[in-house]
Amino acid sequence: EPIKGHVTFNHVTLTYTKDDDSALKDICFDAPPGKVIGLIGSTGAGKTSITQLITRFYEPEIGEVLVDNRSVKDYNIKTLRKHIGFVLQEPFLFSTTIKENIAYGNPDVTDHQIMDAAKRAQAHEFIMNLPNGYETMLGERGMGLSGGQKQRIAIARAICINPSILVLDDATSAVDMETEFKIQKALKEVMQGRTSFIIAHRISSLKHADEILVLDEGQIVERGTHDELLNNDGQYKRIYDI
Ligand code: M5T
Ligand code: MG
Repeated sequence: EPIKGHVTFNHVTLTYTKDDDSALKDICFDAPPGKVIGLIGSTGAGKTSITQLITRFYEPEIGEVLVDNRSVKDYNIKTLRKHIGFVLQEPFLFSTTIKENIAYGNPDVTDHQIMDAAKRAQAHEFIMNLPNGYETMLGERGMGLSGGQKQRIAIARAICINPSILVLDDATSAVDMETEFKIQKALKEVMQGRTSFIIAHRISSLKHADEILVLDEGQIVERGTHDELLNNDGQYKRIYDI
């Protein structure tokens, strides 16, 4: 049964360990299918934690997380995770071929689909310039590729999975401007028609989000579009003005 990617948080509180303060406190939002949600806030604010609840890596102490109006608890966890693609700051790559790295987690994918995904991820060109192309063996954790190249391999992998929900956790950090431009272009492509969560430190990658949630110490302290938030004269505007 296909998943549309409608994500809802109803009064979600998450506590990792009993003695600690809650990492998330009373989080409420609604992300209709295909919408782009931006998450911003200082380190430890709870951005990654929100995305980990969607995949059910953790379960909330209070409240519920819904996908397509159904509690994530009621899904077969493998089915649920098949519909969620992650592109992380430190992409996990394996010491196998580039082709296998793109196909990872998706054994049925064809060579044609792999190449198509790499093209859309702006990765095809650099792969073809390697002596062994798609058959190039990578070292441990992707050794032999630059950070930006690794990220584009991870984006190609997410495209192959064809997820309804996409999580980009700081996907364009620590790369030069030209590479960032290429990655942004690739991400725009992969976000089409998918409910996307963009976690960013730089506001530039969030400008076009349908809704931006500003987090601070586990709470949503502000929400709105880029323009709305700039008019607010709150935390978002202060980050923007830096
Ligand atoms: C929020 C704690 C973390 C912090 C709070 C993922 C994770 C987080 N935490 C745990 O105890 N265990 C975990 O597995 O929860 O952390 P976050 O959600 O990772 O914050 P962030 O993504 O906004 O921060 P950053 O640094 O990635 O910008 O108290 O210790
Ligand atoms: Mg994080």
